[in-house]
Amino acid sequence: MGFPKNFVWGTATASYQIEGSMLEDGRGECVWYRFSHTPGKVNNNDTGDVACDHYHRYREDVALMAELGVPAYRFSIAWPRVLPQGIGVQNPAGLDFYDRLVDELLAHNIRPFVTLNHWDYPQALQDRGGWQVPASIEWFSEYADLMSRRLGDRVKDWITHNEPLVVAYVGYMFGHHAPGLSDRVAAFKVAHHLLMSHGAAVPIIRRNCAGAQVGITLNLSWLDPASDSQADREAVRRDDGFGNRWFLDPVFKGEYPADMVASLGETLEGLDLAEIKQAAVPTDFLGINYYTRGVVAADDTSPTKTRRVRMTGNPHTEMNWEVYPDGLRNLLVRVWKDYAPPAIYITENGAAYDDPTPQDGVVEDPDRIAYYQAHWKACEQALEQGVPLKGYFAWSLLDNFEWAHGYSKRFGLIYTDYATQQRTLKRSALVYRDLIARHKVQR
Ligand code: IFM
Repeated sequence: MGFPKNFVWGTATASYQIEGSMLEDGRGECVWYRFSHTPGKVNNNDTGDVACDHYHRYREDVALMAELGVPAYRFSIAWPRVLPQGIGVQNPAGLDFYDRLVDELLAHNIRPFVTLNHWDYPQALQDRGGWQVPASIEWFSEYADLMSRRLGDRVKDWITHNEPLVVAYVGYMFGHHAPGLSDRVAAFKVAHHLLMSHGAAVPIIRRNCAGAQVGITLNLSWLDPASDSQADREAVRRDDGFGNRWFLDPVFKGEYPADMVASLGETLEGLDLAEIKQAAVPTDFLGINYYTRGVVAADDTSPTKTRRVRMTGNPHTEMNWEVYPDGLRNLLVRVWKDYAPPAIYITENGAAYDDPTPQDGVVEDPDRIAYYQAHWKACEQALEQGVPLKGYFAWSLLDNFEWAHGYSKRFGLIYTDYATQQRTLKRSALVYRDLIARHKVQR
Protein backbone atom coordinates (compact mmCIF):
# COMPACT_ATOMS: atom_id res chain seq x y z
CA MET A 1 0.00 0.00 0.00
CA GLY A 2 1.13 3.52 -0.71
CA PHE A 3 1.56 5.00 2.74
CA PRO A 4 4.60 7.20 3.27
CA LYS A 5 7.31 5.85 5.54
CA ASN A 6 6.74 8.54 8.17
CA PHE A 7 3.00 7.90 8.34
CA VAL A 8 1.93 7.73 12.00
CA TRP A 9 0.06 4.53 12.91
CA GLY A 10 -1.63 4.44 16.26
CA THR A 11 -4.45 3.31 18.48
CA ALA A 12 -6.74 5.51 20.56
CA THR A 13 -8.63 5.43 23.85
CA ALA A 14 -10.21 7.90 26.27
CA SER A 15 -9.83 8.17 30.03
CA TYR A 16 -13.41 7.57 31.17
CA GLN A 17 -13.79 4.65 28.80
CA ILE A 18 -10.81 2.64 30.08
CA GLU A 19 -9.27 3.91 33.30
CA GLY A 20 -11.74 2.96 36.02
CA SER A 21 -10.72 4.00 39.57
CA MET A 22 -13.22 6.78 39.43
CA LEU A 23 -12.80 8.22 42.89
CA GLU A 24 -9.43 6.68 43.75
CA ASP A 25 -6.29 8.57 44.82
CA GLY A 26 -8.06 11.90 45.05
CA ARG A 27 -9.75 11.90 41.63
CA GLY A 28 -12.74 14.23 41.55
CA GLU A 29 -16.17 13.30 40.27
CA CYS A 30 -16.79 13.77 36.55
CA VAL A 31 -20.07 14.36 34.73
CA TRP A 32 -20.07 10.81 33.37
CA TYR A 33 -19.76 9.44 36.90
CA ARG A 34 -22.89 11.34 37.90
CA PHE A 35 -24.73 10.49 34.68
CA SER A 36 -23.92 6.78 34.65
CA HIS A 37 -24.88 6.48 38.31
CA THR A 38 -28.31 7.87 37.49
CA PRO A 39 -30.50 4.82 36.87
CA GLY A 40 -31.72 4.42 33.30
CA LYS A 41 -29.18 6.68 31.63
CA VAL A 42 -26.73 4.02 30.44
CA ASN A 43 -27.52 0.61 28.97
CA ASN A 44 -27.63 -2.00 31.73
CA ASN A 45 -26.83 0.82 34.18
CA ASP A 46 -23.17 0.23 33.38
CA THR A 47 -20.66 2.74 34.75
CA GLY A 48 -17.00 3.52 34.13
CA ASP A 49 -16.13 2.73 37.75
CA VAL A 50 -13.87 -0.17 36.75
CA ALA A 51 -13.94 -0.17 32.93
CA CYS A 52 -10.67 -1.78 31.75
CA ASP A 53 -8.90 -0.98 35.03
CA HIS A 54 -6.28 0.76 32.94
CA TYR A 55 -5.36 3.01 35.87
CA HIS A 56 -3.75 -0.04 37.44
CA ARG A 57 -2.96 -2.03 34.30
CA TYR A 58 -1.45 0.65 32.08
CA ARG A 59 1.91 -1.13 32.00
CA GLU A 60 0.29 -4.28 30.64
CA ASP A 61 -1.60 -2.21 28.06
CA VAL A 62 1.51 -0.38 26.92
CA ALA A 63 3.28 -3.74 26.63
CA LEU A 64 0.46 -4.97 24.39
CA MET A 65 0.86 -1.92 22.17
CA ALA A 66 4.57 -2.61 21.99
CA GLU A 67 3.89 -6.26 21.12
CA LEU A 68 1.75 -5.05 18.23
CA GLY A 69 4.45 -2.62 17.19
CA VAL A 70 2.07 0.35 17.32
CA PRO A 71 4.23 3.49 17.11
CA ALA A 72 1.71 6.02 18.51
CA TYR A 73 -0.98 6.14 21.16
CA ARG A 74 -3.73 8.70 21.52
CA PHE A 75 -5.14 8.89 25.05
CA SER A 76 -6.96 11.51 27.06
CA ILE A 77 -6.41 13.04 30.46
CA ALA A 78 -9.15 12.75 33.07
CA TRP A 79 -9.41 16.43 33.99
CA PRO A 80 -10.83 15.76 37.49
CA ARG A 81 -8.04 13.27 38.20
CA VAL A 82 -5.51 16.10 37.99
CA LEU A 83 -7.73 18.96 39.17
CA PRO A 84 -10.45 17.39 41.33
CA GLN A 85 -12.47 20.63 41.46
CA GLY A 86 -11.67 21.47 37.83
CA ILE A 87 -9.50 24.44 38.81
CA GLY A 88 -7.34 25.34 41.78
CA VAL A 89 -5.93 22.60 43.93
CA GLN A 90 -3.98 19.98 42.01
CA ASN A 91 -3.97 16.26 42.70
CA PRO A 92 -0.34 15.02 42.77
CA ALA A 93 -1.37 11.35 42.47
CA GLY A 94 -3.32 12.08 39.29
CA LEU A 95 -0.49 14.06 37.76
CA ASP A 96 1.94 11.29 38.68
CA PHE A 97 -0.22 8.75 36.89
CA TYR A 98 0.04 10.62 33.59
CA ASP A 99 3.77 11.12 34.14
CA ARG A 100 4.19 7.38 34.55
CA LEU A 101 2.01 6.59 31.55
CA VAL A 102 3.95 8.95 29.30
CA ASP A 103 7.27 7.60 30.55
CA GLU A 104 6.13 4.04 29.98
CA LEU A 105 5.09 4.89 26.42
CA LEU A 106 8.37 6.62 25.65
CA ALA A 107 10.32 3.73 27.14
CA HIS A 108 8.59 1.54 24.55
CA ASN A 109 9.24 4.03 21.75
CA ILE A 110 5.54 4.90 21.48
CA ARG A 111 4.68 8.51 20.64
CA PRO A 112 2.00 9.96 22.93
CA PHE A 113 -0.82 12.07 21.49
CA VAL A 114 -2.72 13.71 24.34
CA THR A 115 -6.35 14.78 24.15
CA LEU A 116 -7.23 17.25 26.89
CA ASN A 117 -11.00 17.00 26.74
CA HIS A 118 -12.53 13.68 25.83
CA TRP A 119 -15.69 14.36 27.88
CA ASP A 120 -14.25 13.49 31.31
CA TYR A 121 -15.40 16.87 32.61
CA PRO A 122 -15.26 17.84 36.30
CA GLN A 123 -18.65 17.71 37.98
CA ALA A 124 -17.53 20.61 40.20
CA LEU A 125 -17.35 22.83 37.11
CA GLN A 126 -20.62 21.47 35.77
CA ASP A 127 -22.19 22.61 39.05
CA ARG A 128 -20.93 26.12 38.24
CA GLY A 129 -22.52 26.14 34.78
CA GLY A 130 -20.06 24.00 32.83
CA TRP A 131 -19.55 24.72 29.14
CA GLN A 132 -22.65 26.88 29.10
CA VAL A 133 -20.89 29.77 30.81
CA PRO A 134 -18.09 31.95 29.40
CA ALA A 135 -15.91 31.21 32.47
CA SER A 136 -15.50 27.70 31.07
CA ILE A 137 -12.94 29.15 28.64
CA GLU A 138 -10.76 30.30 31.54
CA TRP A 139 -11.18 27.00 33.34
CA PHE A 140 -10.07 25.03 30.31
CA SER A 141 -7.11 27.39 29.82
CA GLU A 142 -5.93 26.75 33.38
CA TYR A 143 -6.16 22.99 32.83
CA ALA A 144 -4.39 23.18 29.45
CA ASP A 145 -1.66 25.28 31.06
CA LEU A 146 -1.17 22.76 33.87
CA MET A 147 -0.98 19.73 31.60
CA SER A 148 1.22 21.25 28.94
CA ARG A 149 3.65 22.48 31.61
CA ARG A 150 3.67 19.09 33.23
CA LEU A 151 4.00 16.88 30.15
CA GLY A 152 5.24 19.32 27.51
CA ASP A 153 8.86 18.22 27.84
CA ARG A 154 7.87 14.74 26.63
CA VAL A 155 4.52 15.09 24.83
CA LYS A 156 4.64 17.07 21.59
CA ASP A 157 1.27 16.20 20.04
CA TRP A 158 -1.77 17.83 21.62
CA ILE A 159 -5.49 17.74 20.87
CA THR A 160 -7.64 20.28 22.68
CA HIS A 161 -11.11 18.74 22.31
CA ASN A 162 -12.57 15.51 21.09
CA GLU A 163 -15.80 15.86 19.11
CA PRO A 164 -17.24 19.11 20.49
CA LEU A 165 -20.36 18.33 18.45
CA VAL A 166 -21.10 15.30 20.60
CA VAL A 167 -20.61 17.20 23.86
CA ALA A 168 -22.90 20.00 22.70
CA TYR A 169 -25.60 18.19 20.77
CA VAL A 170 -25.71 14.71 22.29
CA GLY A 171 -25.14 15.96 25.84
CA TYR A 172 -27.23 19.14 25.83
CA MET A 173 -29.71 18.89 22.94
CA PHE A 174 -30.62 15.21 22.72
CA GLY A 175 -29.78 14.31 26.33
CA HIS A 176 -28.29 10.89 25.54
CA HIS A 177 -24.91 11.78 27.04
CA ALA A 178 -23.85 13.56 30.21
CA PRO A 179 -25.10 15.92 31.47
CA GLY A 180 -28.33 14.71 29.85
CA LEU A 181 -30.09 17.99 28.99
CA SER A 182 -32.59 18.65 26.21
CA ASP A 183 -32.00 22.34 25.70
CA ARG A 184 -31.23 23.62 22.19
CA VAL A 185 -30.18 27.07 23.35
CA ALA A 186 -27.76 25.57 25.87
CA ALA A 187 -26.31 23.26 23.20
CA PHE A 188 -25.20 26.16 21.01
CA LYS A 189 -23.73 27.99 23.99
CA VAL A 190 -21.74 24.88 24.81
CA ALA A 191 -20.48 24.53 21.24
CA HIS A 192 -19.48 28.20 21.27
CA HIS A 193 -17.48 27.97 24.48
CA LEU A 194 -15.81 24.73 23.45
CA LEU A 195 -14.65 26.32 20.21
CA MET A 196 -13.58 29.52 21.97
CA SER A 197 -11.64 27.52 24.54
CA HIS A 198 -9.80 25.72 21.75
CA GLY A 199 -8.68 29.12 20.49
CA ALA A 200 -7.58 30.12 23.98
CA ALA A 201 -5.70 26.91 24.75
CA VAL A 202 -3.62 26.54 21.58
CA PRO A 203 -1.22 29.45 22.31
CA ILE A 204 -0.90 28.34 25.94
CA ILE A 205 0.18 24.86 24.89
CA ARG A 206 2.61 26.31 22.35
CA ARG A 207 4.10 28.60 25.01
CA ASN A 208 4.68 25.72 27.42
CA CYS A 209 5.83 23.09 25.00
CA ALA A 210 8.67 23.68 22.57
CA GLY A 211 7.92 22.05 19.23
CA ALA A 212 4.26 21.38 20.08
CA GLN A 213 1.91 20.25 17.33
CA VAL A 214 -1.58 21.27 18.35
CA GLY A 215 -4.93 20.44 16.81
CA ILE A 216 -8.57 19.68 17.50
CA THR A 217 -10.53 16.53 16.72
CA LEU A 218 -13.90 16.83 15.01
CA ASN A 219 -16.29 14.04 14.17
CA LEU A 220 -17.24 14.85 10.61
CA SER A 221 -19.69 13.19 8.29
CA TRP A 222 -19.75 12.57 4.60
CA LEU A 223 -23.34 13.18 3.55
CA ASP A 224 -25.16 11.99 0.44
CA PRO A 225 -28.69 13.00 -0.57
CA ALA A 226 -31.26 10.19 -0.49
CA SER A 227 -32.35 11.20 -3.99
CA ASP A 228 -31.44 13.73 -6.62
CA SER A 229 -34.34 15.97 -5.68
CA GLN A 230 -33.60 19.56 -4.82
CA ALA A 231 -35.30 19.09 -1.45
CA ASP A 232 -32.93 16.25 -0.52
CA ARG A 233 -29.89 18.16 -1.71
CA GLU A 234 -30.93 21.11 0.41
CA ALA A 235 -31.40 18.75 3.34
CA VAL A 236 -27.78 17.66 2.91
CA ARG A 237 -26.72 21.29 2.95
CA ARG A 238 -28.56 21.84 6.25
CA ASP A 239 -27.13 18.74 7.91
CA ASP A 240 -23.69 19.69 6.67
CA GLY A 241 -24.16 23.11 8.25
CA PHE A 242 -25.32 21.63 11.52
CA GLY A 243 -22.74 18.85 11.87
CA ASN A 244 -19.70 19.84 9.83
CA ARG A 245 -19.56 23.54 8.99
CA TRP A 246 -20.71 24.70 12.44
CA PHE A 247 -17.39 23.43 13.79
CA LEU A 248 -15.07 23.65 10.79
CA ASP A 249 -15.88 27.25 9.85
CA PRO A 250 -15.02 28.70 13.29
CA VAL A 251 -11.73 26.78 13.51
CA PHE A 252 -10.54 27.54 9.98
CA LYS A 253 -12.37 30.73 9.00
CA GLY A 254 -13.18 32.38 12.32
CA GLU A 255 -16.88 32.68 11.55
CA TYR A 256 -20.10 30.73 11.73
CA PRO A 257 -21.81 29.65 8.50
CA ALA A 258 -24.21 32.46 7.57
CA ASP A 259 -26.98 30.17 6.29
CA MET A 260 -27.05 28.36 9.63
CA VAL A 261 -26.95 31.56 11.67
CA ALA A 262 -29.96 32.78 9.71
CA SER A 263 -31.91 29.57 10.16
CA LEU A 264 -31.07 29.15 13.86
CA GLY A 265 -32.32 32.65 14.64
CA GLU A 266 -33.36 33.03 18.29
CA THR A 267 -31.62 29.81 19.31
CA LEU A 268 -28.37 31.78 19.21
CA GLU A 269 -29.62 34.69 21.26
CA GLY A 270 -27.19 35.94 23.88
CA LEU A 271 -24.11 34.69 22.02
CA ASP A 272 -21.56 37.12 20.65
CA LEU A 273 -21.11 35.32 17.34
CA ALA A 274 -18.42 37.70 16.11
CA GLU A 275 -16.03 36.72 18.92
CA ILE A 276 -15.74 33.27 17.33
CA LYS A 277 -12.90 34.68 15.24
CA GLN A 278 -10.79 33.91 18.31
CA ALA A 279 -11.30 30.20 17.63
CA ALA A 280 -9.38 30.47 14.35
CA VAL A 281 -5.88 30.34 15.78
CA PRO A 282 -3.38 28.61 13.51
CA THR A 283 -3.51 24.90 14.24
CA ASP A 284 -0.95 22.35 13.14
CA PHE A 285 -3.42 19.65 12.27
CA LEU A 286 -7.05 18.68 12.15
CA GLY A 287 -8.04 15.39 13.74
CA ILE A 288 -10.96 13.69 12.03
CA ASN A 289 -13.02 10.89 13.54
CA TYR A 290 -14.86 8.96 10.87
CA TYR A 291 -17.09 5.92 11.25
CA THR A 292 -19.91 6.11 8.70
CA ARG A 293 -21.68 8.37 6.25
CA GLY A 294 -25.15 9.92 6.43
CA VAL A 295 -27.80 9.60 3.76
CA VAL A 296 -30.12 12.55 4.15
CA ALA A 297 -33.66 13.28 3.01
CA ALA A 298 -35.94 16.27 3.46
CA ASP A 299 -38.56 15.73 6.13
CA ASP A 300 -42.02 16.36 4.70
CA THR A 301 -43.33 17.53 8.08
CA SER A 302 -41.17 20.67 8.19
CA PRO A 303 -39.13 22.74 5.73
CA THR A 304 -36.17 22.90 8.14
CA LYS A 305 -36.11 19.28 9.30
CA THR A 306 -34.15 16.46 7.75
CA ARG A 307 -34.20 12.73 8.27
CA ARG A 308 -31.62 10.00 7.89
CA VAL A 309 -32.26 7.08 5.53
CA ARG A 310 -30.93 3.61 6.33
CA MET A 311 -29.15 2.14 3.32
CA THR A 312 -29.84 -1.55 3.02
CA GLY A 313 -27.28 -2.39 0.30
CA ASN A 314 -24.18 -2.16 2.52
CA PRO A 315 -23.29 -4.00 5.73
CA HIS A 316 -23.82 -2.28 9.09
CA THR A 317 -21.80 -2.55 12.29
CA GLU A 318 -23.18 -3.33 15.75
CA MET A 319 -23.80 0.40 16.18
CA ASN A 320 -26.13 0.10 13.17
CA TRP A 321 -23.70 2.31 11.26
CA GLU A 322 -23.36 1.69 7.53
CA VAL A 323 -19.92 0.53 6.42
CA TYR A 324 -19.03 3.14 3.82
CA PRO A 325 -15.29 3.63 3.29
CA ASP A 326 -15.74 5.83 0.21
CA GLY A 327 -17.20 8.40 2.58
CA LEU A 328 -13.85 8.63 4.37
CA ARG A 329 -11.98 9.34 1.15
CA ASN A 330 -14.63 11.84 -0.02
CA LEU A 331 -14.63 13.58 3.36
CA LEU A 332 -10.85 13.87 3.49
CA VAL A 333 -10.72 15.38 0.00
CA ARG A 334 -13.58 17.76 0.74
CA VAL A 335 -12.14 19.02 4.03
CA TRP A 336 -8.73 19.52 2.47
CA LYS A 337 -10.17 21.44 -0.49
CA ASP A 338 -12.58 23.59 1.54
CA TYR A 339 -10.48 24.29 4.63
CA ALA A 340 -6.84 23.55 3.72
CA PRO A 341 -5.65 22.25 7.11
CA PRO A 342 -1.84 21.95 7.04
CA ALA A 343 -2.11 18.31 8.14
CA ILE A 344 -4.85 15.82 8.91
CA TYR A 345 -4.84 12.81 11.20
CA ILE A 346 -7.59 10.24 11.33
CA THR A 347 -7.78 10.31 15.12
CA GLU A 348 -10.47 7.60 15.25
CA ASN A 349 -11.80 4.97 12.88
CA GLY A 350 -13.05 1.51 13.71
CA ALA A 351 -16.07 -0.71 14.16
CA ALA A 352 -18.07 -2.45 16.88
CA TYR A 353 -19.04 -6.06 16.25
CA ASP A 354 -20.54 -8.77 18.37
CA ASP A 355 -17.26 -10.62 18.82
CA PRO A 356 -17.09 -14.26 19.86
CA THR A 357 -15.28 -15.10 23.10
CA PRO A 358 -11.60 -15.98 22.77
CA GLN A 359 -10.73 -19.42 21.36
CA ASP A 360 -7.18 -20.77 21.51
CA GLY A 361 -5.85 -17.40 22.59
CA VAL A 362 -7.35 -15.27 19.83
CA VAL A 363 -10.67 -13.67 18.88
CA GLU A 364 -11.71 -14.10 15.26
CA ASP A 365 -13.24 -10.85 13.94
CA PRO A 366 -13.38 -11.01 10.14
CA ASP A 367 -15.95 -8.21 9.79
CA ARG A 368 -13.72 -5.76 11.67
CA ILE A 369 -10.75 -6.77 9.52
CA ALA A 370 -12.78 -6.09 6.37
CA TYR A 371 -13.89 -2.74 7.81
CA TYR A 372 -10.33 -1.68 8.60
CA GLN A 373 -8.85 -2.82 5.32
CA ALA A 374 -11.47 -0.96 3.31
CA HIS A 375 -10.85 2.23 5.31
CA TRP A 376 -7.07 1.95 4.98
CA LYS A 377 -7.63 1.72 1.24
CA ALA A 378 -9.73 4.89 1.41
CA CYS A 379 -6.88 6.66 3.24
CA GLU A 380 -4.48 5.55 0.56
CA GLN A 381 -6.79 6.92 -2.15
CA ALA A 382 -6.99 10.24 -0.33
CA LEU A 383 -3.19 10.38 -0.12
CA GLU A 384 -2.99 9.70 -3.86
CA GLN A 385 -5.26 12.69 -4.41
CA GLY A 386 -2.89 14.90 -2.44
CA VAL A 387 -4.58 15.07 0.97
CA PRO A 388 -1.93 15.85 3.66
CA LEU A 389 -2.93 12.83 5.73
CA LYS A 390 -0.21 12.25 8.31
CA GLY A 391 -1.53 9.43 10.43
CA TYR A 392 -4.28 7.03 11.42
CA PHE A 393 -5.45 5.92 14.87
CA ALA A 394 -7.58 2.81 15.18
CA TRP A 395 -10.48 3.08 17.60
CA SER A 396 -9.92 1.43 19.91
CA LEU A 397 -6.97 -0.27 21.56
CA LEU A 398 -9.30 -2.19 23.89
CA ASP A 399 -12.99 -2.98 24.16
CA ASN A 400 -14.24 -0.35 26.58
CA PHE A 401 -17.14 1.66 27.99
CA GLU A 402 -19.08 2.84 24.96
CA TRP A 403 -20.90 5.73 26.66
CA ALA A 404 -24.69 5.33 26.74
CA HIS A 405 -24.27 1.80 25.31
CA GLY A 406 -22.24 0.74 28.33
CA TYR A 407 -20.15 -2.35 27.67
CA SER A 408 -22.49 -3.76 25.03
CA LYS A 409 -20.44 -2.56 22.05
CA ARG A 410 -16.95 -3.87 21.43
CA PHE A 411 -14.68 -1.59 19.38
CA GLY A 412 -11.34 -3.00 20.50
CA LEU A 413 -8.44 -4.50 18.63
CA ILE A 414 -7.99 -6.27 21.94
CA TYR A 415 -10.81 -8.19 23.61
CA THR A 416 -11.54 -7.25 27.22
CA ASP A 417 -13.06 -9.86 29.51
CA TYR A 418 -14.61 -7.46 32.00
CA ALA A 419 -15.02 -10.11 34.72
CA THR A 420 -11.35 -11.08 34.82
CA GLN A 421 -9.74 -8.11 33.03
CA GLN A 422 -8.01 -10.62 30.80
CA ARG A 423 -6.95 -9.07 27.48
CA THR A 424 -6.88 -11.20 24.31
CA LEU A 425 -5.70 -10.04 20.91
CA LYS A 426 -8.29 -10.10 18.18
CA ARG A 427 -7.25 -11.23 14.70
CA SER A 428 -7.71 -7.59 13.56
CA ALA A 429 -4.91 -6.59 15.95
CA LEU A 430 -2.58 -9.04 14.23
CA VAL A 431 -3.59 -7.73 10.80
CA TYR A 432 -2.91 -4.17 12.02
CA ARG A 433 0.45 -5.32 13.45
CA ASP A 434 1.41 -6.74 10.05
CA LEU A 435 0.34 -3.60 8.21
CA ILE A 436 2.41 -1.44 10.57
CA ALA A 437 5.40 -3.78 10.25
CA ARG A 438 5.30 -3.42 6.47
CA HIS A 439 5.50 0.36 6.85
CA LYS A 440 7.91 0.52 9.71
CA VAL A 441 10.26 3.47 9.96
CA GLN A 442 13.61 2.52 11.41
CA ARG A 443 14.16 4.88 14.34
O1 IFM B 1 -16.23 5.57 21.71
C1 IFM B 1 -16.40 6.72 20.95
C2 IFM B 1 -15.33 7.75 21.27
O2 IFM B 1 -15.26 8.05 22.61
C3 IFM B 1 -15.62 9.02 20.51
N1 IFM B 1 -15.79 8.76 19.12
C4 IFM B 1 -16.70 7.71 18.72
C5 IFM B 1 -16.37 6.42 19.48
C6 IFM B 1 -17.33 5.30 19.05
O3 IFM B 1 -18.65 5.68 19.29
